[in-house]
Amino acid sequence: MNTRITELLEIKYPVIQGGMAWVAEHNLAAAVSEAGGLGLIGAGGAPAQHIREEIRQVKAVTNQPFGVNLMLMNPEADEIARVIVEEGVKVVTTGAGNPGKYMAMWKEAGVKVIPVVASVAMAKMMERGGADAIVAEGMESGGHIGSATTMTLVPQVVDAVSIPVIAAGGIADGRGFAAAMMLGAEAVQMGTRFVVAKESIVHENYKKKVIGAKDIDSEVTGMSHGHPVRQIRNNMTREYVKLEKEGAPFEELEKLTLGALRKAVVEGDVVNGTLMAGQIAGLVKKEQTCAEMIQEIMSEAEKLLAR
Ligand code: TUI
Repeated sequence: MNTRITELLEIKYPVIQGGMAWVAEHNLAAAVSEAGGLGLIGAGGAPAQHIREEIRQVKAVTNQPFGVNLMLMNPEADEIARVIVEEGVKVVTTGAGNPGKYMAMWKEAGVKVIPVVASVAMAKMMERGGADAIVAEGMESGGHIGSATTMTLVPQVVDAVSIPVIAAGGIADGRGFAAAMMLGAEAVQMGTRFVVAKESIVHENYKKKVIGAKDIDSEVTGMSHGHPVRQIRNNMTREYVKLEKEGAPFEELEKLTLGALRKAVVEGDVVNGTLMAGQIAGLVKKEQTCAEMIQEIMSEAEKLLAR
Protein backbone atom coordinates (compact mmCIF):
# COMPACT_ATOMS: atom_id res chain seq x y z
CA MET A 1 0.00 0.00 0.00
CA ASN A 2 1.68 3.18 -1.19
CA THR A 3 0.88 6.64 0.11
CA ARG A 4 2.81 9.90 0.32
CA ILE A 5 4.00 8.68 3.74
CA THR A 6 5.49 5.40 2.49
CA GLU A 7 7.29 7.45 -0.20
CA LEU A 8 8.45 10.20 2.16
CA LEU A 9 9.79 7.78 4.75
CA GLU A 10 10.83 5.01 2.33
CA ILE A 11 8.95 2.38 4.27
CA LYS A 12 6.93 -0.62 3.06
CA TYR A 13 3.79 -0.20 5.18
CA PRO A 14 2.21 3.09 6.32
CA VAL A 15 2.44 2.10 9.98
CA ILE A 16 4.37 4.21 12.48
CA GLN A 17 5.13 3.22 16.04
CA GLY A 18 4.28 5.69 18.80
CA GLY A 19 7.23 7.35 20.55
CA MET A 20 6.26 6.03 23.98
CA ALA A 21 8.46 7.09 26.89
CA TRP A 22 10.38 4.14 28.44
CA VAL A 23 8.63 1.73 26.03
CA ALA A 24 9.90 2.87 22.64
CA GLU A 25 13.53 1.78 23.03
CA HIS A 26 15.87 0.19 20.49
CA ASN A 27 14.46 -3.36 20.57
CA LEU A 28 10.92 -2.25 19.72
CA ALA A 29 12.00 0.41 17.22
CA ALA A 30 14.24 -2.03 15.34
CA ALA A 31 11.51 -4.70 15.28
CA VAL A 32 8.89 -2.32 13.84
CA SER A 33 11.33 -1.01 11.23
CA GLU A 34 12.43 -4.54 10.27
CA ALA A 35 8.73 -5.43 9.88
CA GLY A 36 8.32 -2.68 7.26
CA GLY A 37 6.87 0.09 9.44
CA LEU A 38 8.66 3.05 11.00
CA GLY A 39 10.12 2.27 14.42
CA LEU A 40 10.82 5.15 16.80
CA ILE A 41 13.06 5.72 19.79
CA GLY A 42 10.97 7.65 22.32
CA ALA A 43 13.08 10.23 24.11
CA GLY A 44 10.50 10.68 26.88
CA GLY A 45 12.33 12.29 29.79
CA ALA A 46 15.65 10.52 29.13
CA PRO A 47 19.05 12.26 28.93
CA ALA A 48 20.55 13.09 25.53
CA GLN A 49 23.47 10.68 25.93
CA HIS A 50 21.05 7.80 26.51
CA ILE A 51 19.17 8.69 23.32
CA ARG A 52 22.44 8.77 21.38
CA GLU A 53 23.22 5.23 22.57
CA GLU A 54 19.71 4.02 21.75
CA ILE A 55 20.03 5.42 18.21
CA ARG A 56 23.35 3.62 17.76
CA GLN A 57 21.83 0.36 18.97
CA VAL A 58 19.05 0.56 16.38
CA LYS A 59 21.58 1.29 13.64
CA ALA A 60 23.62 -1.73 14.75
CA VAL A 61 20.76 -4.15 14.08
CA THR A 62 18.80 -2.74 11.12
CA ASN A 63 19.41 -0.84 7.91
CA GLN A 64 15.74 0.06 7.66
CA PRO A 65 14.59 3.64 8.25
CA PHE A 66 13.73 4.59 11.83
CA GLY A 67 13.12 7.80 13.73
CA VAL A 68 13.25 9.52 17.10
CA ASN A 69 10.34 11.02 19.00
CA LEU A 70 11.34 14.12 20.93
CA MET A 71 9.04 14.78 23.89
CA LEU A 72 9.39 18.55 24.07
CA MET A 73 9.04 18.82 27.84
CA ASN A 74 12.29 16.84 28.21
CA PRO A 75 14.75 19.10 30.11
CA GLU A 76 17.47 18.12 27.60
CA ALA A 77 15.29 18.70 24.52
CA ASP A 78 17.81 21.16 22.99
CA GLU A 79 20.63 18.63 23.24
CA ILE A 80 18.49 15.76 21.95
CA ALA A 81 17.46 17.91 18.98
CA ARG A 82 21.19 18.23 18.16
CA VAL A 83 21.89 14.52 18.78
CA ILE A 84 19.24 13.71 16.17
CA VAL A 85 21.21 15.72 13.60
CA GLU A 86 24.65 14.49 14.71
CA GLU A 87 23.60 10.84 14.53
CA GLY A 88 22.09 11.27 11.06
CA VAL A 89 18.57 10.28 12.11
CA LYS A 90 16.29 10.64 9.07
CA VAL A 91 12.92 11.21 10.76
CA VAL A 92 11.82 13.03 13.89
CA THR A 93 8.38 13.18 15.43
CA THR A 94 7.67 15.53 18.33
CA GLY A 95 5.12 15.52 21.13
CA ALA A 96 3.71 17.61 23.97
CA GLY A 97 4.62 21.00 22.57
CA ASN A 98 5.71 23.20 19.68
CA PRO A 99 8.96 22.12 17.93
CA GLY A 100 9.22 25.41 16.01
CA LYS A 101 12.62 26.40 17.41
CA TYR A 102 14.28 23.22 16.05
CA MET A 103 12.64 23.22 12.66
CA ALA A 104 15.29 25.22 10.74
CA MET A 105 18.16 23.11 12.10
CA TRP A 106 16.40 19.83 11.28
CA LYS A 107 15.29 20.94 7.81
CA GLU A 108 18.81 22.11 6.97
CA ALA A 109 20.17 18.70 8.00
CA GLY A 110 17.58 16.95 5.79
CA VAL A 111 15.69 15.43 8.73
CA LYS A 112 12.01 14.74 7.94
CA VAL A 113 9.96 16.52 10.61
CA ILE A 114 6.59 15.13 11.70
CA PRO A 115 5.06 16.95 14.68
CA VAL A 116 2.33 15.22 16.67
CA VAL A 117 -0.56 17.62 17.17
CA ALA A 118 -3.97 17.50 18.81
CA SER A 119 -5.61 20.48 17.05
CA VAL A 120 -6.16 22.00 13.61
CA ALA A 121 -4.52 25.30 14.66
CA MET A 122 -1.30 23.52 15.65
CA ALA A 123 -1.34 21.44 12.43
CA LYS A 124 -1.56 24.62 10.32
CA MET A 125 1.21 26.29 12.30
CA MET A 126 3.44 23.25 11.81
CA GLU A 127 2.79 23.16 8.07
CA ARG A 128 3.71 26.86 7.81
CA GLY A 129 6.89 26.09 9.77
CA GLY A 130 7.98 23.49 7.21
CA ALA A 131 6.75 20.17 8.64
CA ASP A 132 6.88 17.29 6.14
CA ALA A 133 3.82 15.55 7.58
CA ILE A 134 1.61 15.70 10.66
CA VAL A 135 0.41 13.13 13.17
CA ALA A 136 -3.14 14.04 14.21
CA GLU A 137 -3.57 12.37 17.59
CA GLY A 138 -7.02 11.91 19.10
CA MET A 139 -7.81 11.74 22.81
CA GLU A 140 -8.36 7.97 22.61
CA SER A 141 -4.56 7.71 22.81
CA GLY A 142 -2.59 6.73 25.85
CA GLY A 143 -0.32 9.23 27.59
CA HIS A 144 -0.51 13.00 27.21
CA ILE A 145 -3.59 13.89 25.16
CA GLY A 146 -5.57 16.77 23.67
CA SER A 147 -9.36 17.01 23.69
CA ALA A 148 -10.57 16.09 20.18
CA THR A 149 -11.33 12.52 19.16
CA THR A 150 -9.54 10.84 16.26
CA MET A 151 -12.84 10.61 14.32
CA THR A 152 -13.32 14.39 14.46
CA LEU A 153 -9.70 15.58 14.43
CA VAL A 154 -8.29 13.63 11.47
CA PRO A 155 -10.69 14.83 8.72
CA GLN A 156 -10.49 18.42 10.00
CA VAL A 157 -6.69 18.35 9.93
CA VAL A 158 -6.76 16.68 6.49
CA ASP A 159 -8.91 19.55 5.18
CA ALA A 160 -6.72 22.20 6.82
CA VAL A 161 -3.27 21.18 5.51
CA SER A 162 -1.82 19.88 2.25
CA ILE A 163 1.02 17.85 3.77
CA PRO A 164 0.18 14.17 4.47
CA VAL A 165 -1.61 13.32 7.72
CA ILE A 166 -0.99 10.30 9.93
CA ALA A 167 -3.90 9.27 12.18
CA ALA A 168 -3.26 8.27 15.80
CA GLY A 169 -5.46 7.36 18.74
CA GLY A 170 -7.74 4.36 18.96
CA ILE A 171 -6.18 2.40 16.09
CA ALA A 172 -4.99 -1.16 16.69
CA ASP A 173 -6.28 -3.36 13.87
CA GLY A 174 -7.12 -3.45 10.17
CA ARG A 175 -10.54 -1.93 10.74
CA GLY A 176 -9.04 1.08 12.50
CA PHE A 177 -6.40 1.37 9.78
CA ALA A 178 -9.05 1.29 7.01
CA ALA A 179 -11.22 3.80 8.88
CA ALA A 180 -8.25 6.17 9.18
CA MET A 181 -7.71 5.94 5.41
CA MET A 182 -11.40 6.79 4.89
CA LEU A 183 -10.89 9.92 7.01
CA GLY A 184 -8.11 10.98 4.65
CA ALA A 185 -5.06 9.80 6.59
CA GLU A 186 -2.12 8.35 4.65
CA ALA A 187 -0.69 6.30 7.52
CA VAL A 188 -1.46 5.37 11.09
CA GLN A 189 0.57 5.67 14.27
CA MET A 190 -0.03 2.97 16.88
CA GLY A 191 1.21 2.77 20.44
CA THR A 192 -0.92 0.54 22.64
CA ARG A 193 -0.77 -2.53 20.41
CA PHE A 194 3.03 -2.34 20.25
CA VAL A 195 3.25 -2.15 24.06
CA VAL A 196 2.44 -5.88 24.13
CA ALA A 197 4.71 -6.85 21.21
CA LYS A 198 7.02 -9.80 21.87
CA GLU A 199 9.98 -7.49 21.20
CA SER A 200 8.68 -4.88 23.67
CA ILE A 201 10.70 -4.74 26.91
CA VAL A 202 7.64 -3.67 28.90
CA HIS A 203 7.24 -5.71 32.11
CA GLU A 204 4.94 -8.75 31.77
CA ASN A 205 2.62 -7.38 34.51
CA TYR A 206 2.02 -4.22 32.45
CA LYS A 207 1.42 -6.23 29.26
CA LYS A 208 -1.12 -8.40 31.13
CA LYS A 209 -2.98 -5.26 32.25
CA VAL A 210 -3.20 -4.00 28.66
CA ILE A 211 -4.34 -7.41 27.40
CA GLY A 212 -6.88 -7.70 30.20
CA ALA A 213 -8.22 -4.13 29.83
CA LYS A 214 -11.79 -3.53 28.72
CA ASP A 215 -13.16 -0.60 26.69
CA ILE A 216 -13.71 1.74 29.65
CA ASP A 217 -10.78 0.78 31.84
CA SER A 218 -8.70 3.89 31.23
CA GLU A 219 -8.74 7.08 33.26
CA VAL A 220 -7.60 10.59 32.39
CA THR A 221 -5.65 12.24 35.18
CA GLY A 222 -4.20 15.75 35.27
CA MET A 223 -7.15 17.50 33.62
CA SER A 224 -7.23 20.00 36.52
CA HIS A 225 -3.76 21.37 35.72
CA GLY A 226 -3.95 21.21 31.94
CA HIS A 227 -1.82 18.09 31.39
CA PRO A 228 -4.30 15.28 30.82
CA VAL A 229 -2.72 11.82 30.71
CA ARG A 230 -4.62 8.64 29.77
CA GLN A 231 -3.70 5.44 31.56
CA ILE A 232 -5.27 2.23 32.80
CA ARG A 233 -7.18 2.75 36.06
CA ASN A 234 -5.43 1.46 39.19
CA ASN A 235 -4.70 2.44 42.80
CA MET A 236 -2.58 5.37 41.69
CA THR A 237 -5.21 6.88 39.37
CA ARG A 238 -7.96 6.42 41.99
CA GLU A 239 -5.87 8.29 44.54
CA TYR A 240 -4.96 10.95 41.95
CA VAL A 241 -8.57 11.55 40.89
CA LYS A 242 -9.66 11.73 44.54
CA LEU A 243 -7.00 14.37 45.30
CA GLU A 244 -7.87 16.27 42.12
CA LYS A 245 -11.53 16.41 43.18
CA GLU A 246 -10.44 17.77 46.56
CA GLY A 247 -8.54 20.52 44.74
CA ALA A 248 -5.05 19.33 45.69
CA PRO A 249 -2.18 21.50 44.38
CA PHE A 250 -0.09 20.30 41.42
CA GLU A 251 2.96 19.66 43.64
CA GLU A 252 1.01 17.14 45.70
CA LEU A 253 -0.40 15.37 42.65
CA GLU A 254 3.03 15.26 41.05
CA LYS A 255 4.35 13.17 43.96
CA LEU A 256 2.09 10.33 42.80
CA THR A 257 3.31 10.34 39.19
CA LEU A 258 7.00 11.08 39.62
CA GLY A 259 8.87 8.05 38.33
CA ALA A 260 5.61 6.12 38.11
CA LEU A 261 5.93 5.24 34.41
CA ARG A 262 9.34 3.71 35.02
CA LYS A 263 7.90 1.84 38.00
CA ALA A 264 5.25 0.28 35.74
CA VAL A 265 7.36 -0.40 32.64
CA VAL A 266 10.57 -1.58 34.33
CA GLU A 267 9.49 -2.92 37.73
CA GLY A 268 6.01 -4.13 36.76
CA ASP A 269 4.35 -2.19 39.57
CA VAL A 270 0.78 -2.17 38.23
CA VAL A 271 -0.68 -0.93 41.52
CA ASN A 272 1.16 2.38 41.98
CA GLY A 273 2.79 2.77 38.57
CA THR A 274 1.44 4.66 35.55
CA LEU A 275 0.01 2.21 32.98
CA MET A 276 -0.22 4.51 29.97
CA ALA A 277 -2.44 2.94 27.30
CA GLY A 278 -5.13 4.07 24.89
CA GLN A 279 -8.84 3.31 24.89
CA ILE A 280 -8.22 0.67 22.24
CA ALA A 281 -6.49 -1.55 24.85
CA GLY A 282 -9.79 -3.47 25.03
CA LEU A 283 -9.12 -4.70 21.50
CA VAL A 284 -5.54 -5.79 22.16
CA LYS A 285 -5.78 -9.45 23.06
CA LYS A 286 -2.40 -11.09 22.66
CA GLU A 287 1.35 -10.76 22.53
CA GLN A 288 2.66 -11.12 18.96
CA THR A 289 5.80 -10.10 17.13
CA CYS A 290 5.73 -6.68 15.46
CA ALA A 291 5.89 -8.43 12.07
CA GLU A 292 2.82 -10.54 12.91
CA MET A 293 0.93 -7.45 14.07
CA ILE A 294 1.76 -5.40 10.99
CA GLN A 295 1.06 -8.28 8.57
CA GLU A 296 -2.30 -8.97 10.22
CA ILE A 297 -3.33 -5.29 10.18
CA MET A 298 -2.30 -4.78 6.56
CA SER A 299 -4.01 -7.88 5.20
CA GLU A 300 -7.20 -7.13 7.12
CA ALA A 301 -7.15 -3.49 5.95
CA GLU A 302 -6.45 -4.39 2.32
CA LYS A 303 -9.49 -6.71 2.25
CA LEU A 304 -11.71 -4.03 3.78
CA LEU A 305 -10.47 -1.26 1.52
CA ALA A 306 -10.94 -3.42 -1.60
CA ARG A 307 -14.65 -3.89 -0.81
O1 TUI B 1 3.16 13.64 23.61
C1 TUI B 1 2.29 12.82 23.49
N1 TUI B 1 2.05 11.86 24.41
C2 TUI B 1 2.77 11.70 25.55
S1 TUI B 1 4.11 12.62 26.04
C3 TUI B 1 4.24 11.73 27.44
S2 TUI B 1 5.45 12.06 28.63
C4 TUI B 1 4.49 12.79 29.82
N2 TUI B 1 4.39 12.13 30.94
C5 TUI B 1 3.65 12.64 31.92
C6 TUI B 1 2.99 13.84 31.78
C7 TUI B 1 3.07 14.51 30.62
C8 TUI B 1 3.83 13.97 29.58
C9 TUI B 1 3.30 10.78 27.48
N3 TUI B 1 2.48 10.77 26.42
N4 TUI B 1 1.47 12.83 22.43
C10 TUI B 1 1.57 13.81 21.44
C11 TUI B 1 0.77 14.98 21.80
N5 TUI B 1 1.20 16.20 21.68
N6 TUI B 1 -0.46 14.98 22.32
C12 TUI B 1 -0.81 16.27 22.50
C13 TUI B 1 0.24 17.02 22.08
C14 TUI B 1 0.40 18.45 22.03
C15 TUI B 1 -0.06 19.26 23.04
C16 TUI B 1 0.14 20.61 22.97
C17 TUI B 1 1.08 19.01 20.95
C18 TUI B 1 1.27 20.35 20.88
C19 TUI B 1 0.80 21.15 21.88
O2 TUI B 1 1.03 22.45 21.75
C20 TUI B 1 1.02 23.27 22.87
C21 TUI B 1 1.75 24.52 22.52
O3 TUI B 1 2.93 24.61 22.86
O4 TUI B 1 1.13 25.37 21.89
